[in-house]
Amino acid sequence: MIVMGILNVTPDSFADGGRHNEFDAAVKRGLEMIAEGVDIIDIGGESTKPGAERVPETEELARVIPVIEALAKHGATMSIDTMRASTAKAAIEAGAQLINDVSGGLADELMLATAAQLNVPYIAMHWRGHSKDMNSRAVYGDVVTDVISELQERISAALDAGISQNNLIIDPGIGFAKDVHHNWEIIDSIDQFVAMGYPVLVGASRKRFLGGDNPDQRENATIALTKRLSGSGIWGVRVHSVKPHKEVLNA
Ligand code: PMM
Repeated sequence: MIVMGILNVTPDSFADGGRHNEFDAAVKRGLEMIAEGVDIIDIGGESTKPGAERVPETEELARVIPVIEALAKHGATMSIDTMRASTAKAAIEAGAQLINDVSGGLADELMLATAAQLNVPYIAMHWRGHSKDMNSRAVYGDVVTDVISELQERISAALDAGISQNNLIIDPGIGFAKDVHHNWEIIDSIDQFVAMGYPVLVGASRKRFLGGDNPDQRENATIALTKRLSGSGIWGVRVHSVKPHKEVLNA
């Protein structure tokens, strides 16, 4: 199972608290993750925490592109965490190898065609709308059935746009338009997502449903969850701290 390390180059990311918003700090953290054995570094310049406002494209690019260029020189494998086709394209050209789109192609009508044209792995996450008001969208009949069918629609759209089957990775979108119980139901039924036939990525790291008053208090639960998911057949986990996850997976 792969470990994707989160590198949020944002001043307002809920778990990093702006600690890595400076270029130097971001590159340093990226190099640390490489030393810790990270498989993919996921670089994002726009926070998607509940309630977050959008970041303009120029600002997003200014945050992520220099960091991608710097880490590419050190041989890093990187994904670009963006909802914008233009940012995805610039990031791939700067040295990133995968696109991680939390909107699954819904936020930017050019995204799927761009990913198809770039011919790189594309992570399609389950998403119901922008962070500003996503909590009001946490309404499901059966959350597992509904998320699977909405993901299925995104898979069809991606294939229709020309993304190759081999380049598609899916993600149930833990914490995105989902309440505590929805998140746990998805985790309890993760085998149903694996059965969809695509690699599955799970991003639960330090998210609110794990309890605790702040993100740092959710670290142990995150590591325990990685261990629990390790036998499930998922492709990877997206996490803040690389080393303990590598250790627990090798234990
Ligand atoms: N979560 C966040 C951002 N990007 N990408 C994927 N594929 N899956 C996720 O669950 C996901 C993501 C929000 O968390 P962060 O602010 O800690 O990065």
